[in-house]
Amino acid sequence: MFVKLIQNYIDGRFVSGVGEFADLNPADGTTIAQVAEAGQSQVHEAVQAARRALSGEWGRLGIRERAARLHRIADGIEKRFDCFVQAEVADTGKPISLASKLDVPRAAANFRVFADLIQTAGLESFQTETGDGRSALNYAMRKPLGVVGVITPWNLPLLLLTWKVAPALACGNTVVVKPSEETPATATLLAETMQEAGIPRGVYGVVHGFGPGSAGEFLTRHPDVKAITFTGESKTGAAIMKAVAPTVKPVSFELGGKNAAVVFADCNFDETVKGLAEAVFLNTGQVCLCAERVYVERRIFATFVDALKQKAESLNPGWPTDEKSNLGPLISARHRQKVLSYYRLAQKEGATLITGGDVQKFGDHRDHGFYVQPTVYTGLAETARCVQEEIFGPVCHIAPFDSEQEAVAMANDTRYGLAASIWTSDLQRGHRIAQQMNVGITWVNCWFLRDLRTPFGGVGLSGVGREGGMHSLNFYSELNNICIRL
Ligand code: NAD
Ligand code: 6OD
Repeated sequence: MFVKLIQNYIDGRFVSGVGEFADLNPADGTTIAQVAEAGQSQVHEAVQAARRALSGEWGRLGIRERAARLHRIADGIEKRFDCFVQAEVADTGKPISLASKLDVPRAAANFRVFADLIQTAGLESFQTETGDGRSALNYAMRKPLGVVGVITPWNLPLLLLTWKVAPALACGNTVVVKPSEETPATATLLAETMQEAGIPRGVYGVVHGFGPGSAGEFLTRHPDVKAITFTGESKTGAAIMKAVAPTVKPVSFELGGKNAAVVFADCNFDETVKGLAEAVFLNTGQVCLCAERVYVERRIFATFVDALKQKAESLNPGWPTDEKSNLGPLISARHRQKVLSYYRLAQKEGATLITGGDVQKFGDHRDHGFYVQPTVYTGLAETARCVQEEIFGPVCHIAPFDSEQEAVAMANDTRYGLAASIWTSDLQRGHRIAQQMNVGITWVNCWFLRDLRTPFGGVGLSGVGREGGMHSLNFYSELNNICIRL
């Protein structure tokens, strides 16, 4: 049987690698493609092509023309919308409704937002007077960093890749991307879109492979890669930080989370349950922003637990291509092992199982896929590993609280600090609690509602730096301050 080969994209050409690995469909475990693994010399070639592109046509383009090309990439994504959706659904197992509403539209939006922003982004200038009668004008100039290495995870593959590629290109850089080995398809598909949009060779390169001893590590260690932008696990972030140290590169890290949701008795109950069912189970809980710790004011605790149980049990786990399915499999057998090990650990740590806790069975080919049941626990101590460690599955622990002070203390009792959500009808309380959250993003009465111009990132184990809007433009630029004696 012919299985298609997902290729690397180096210097404007689609090329095979030094080896191949299988790309599996998480819904039934079948092989959907082979992936060309880039060797060290190919990563080097991709970086050298990206370097050359900096001084070619791309480097000479003005901001307006660069922005126009970014809009053309967005047009290309929209033109091939169905191809991108199908590729993302096959690679990730996410429901087609989610890929169509979130992943692919956001990929196009990422290019449009940064195309517009780079054209209007201002820079600082200061008129300076020294005490000795001299005066000067200071102004900052934005320059590209050079070749940027982009390393991304499997949960929102195209969304997260374009979230980094779009601002990097808007600032005039060139990029070499290393998508997750679990979800290689859309990065290569994007290369086709880049060609059609007239992006010169070398500006966007794709190298497939793994992390340590493979394309990921080759990219991070390459001396001509001037910055690394990474989204993934906190411990991978730590390994990358070590790898880039000898070549002293700036890094931007969006890492793991163990996010809290705080629910007050005065919340709009139905809206909150609906919002939290999304915050816990969307993308099978495989969103870094998902809530795995839910704190509920004691007065409504029992009713809330019951309502979230009903929501979990009314989800429709199914074939990803079925429009009615709203819960897909986990990404891989290995990840399912990890999630199931936490399900078992929760029992050992003394949890009360409210619903789920096991593999999801169907009695058809999906039993060869990587499905688990959506799961809700109560009764764990705040120190339990299941309450402290990121699981990254469709699971949450719900605990009661009696006062605002206690809720804030519990929510902040973590080494992570990515996102939090507060659910209350008291707006003053919403502000008050939100301002005490030790995280990078706090939502009040909503979750994952994004304005792409806002700062995005985490504290503690959740990341280093901020991307989004001007924060992205500043990360992907070198600023040169020019001081003119007047
Ligand atoms: P991962 O860290 O295992 O892998 C991410 C990428 O890094 C992959 O492309 C992988 O091949 C590469 N990689 C792994 N080791 C490497 C190394 N030593 N050097 C260079 N590259 C290396 O993460 P994952 O399992 O793909 O994704 C899930 C994790 O990502 C979760 O922890 C989740 O919270 C996190 N995440 C965070 C955000 C955020 O915005 N904060 C967003 C999405 C996912
Ligand atoms: O919406 C975004 O820009 C973003 N970075 C989302 C991250 C989701 C994590 O899984």
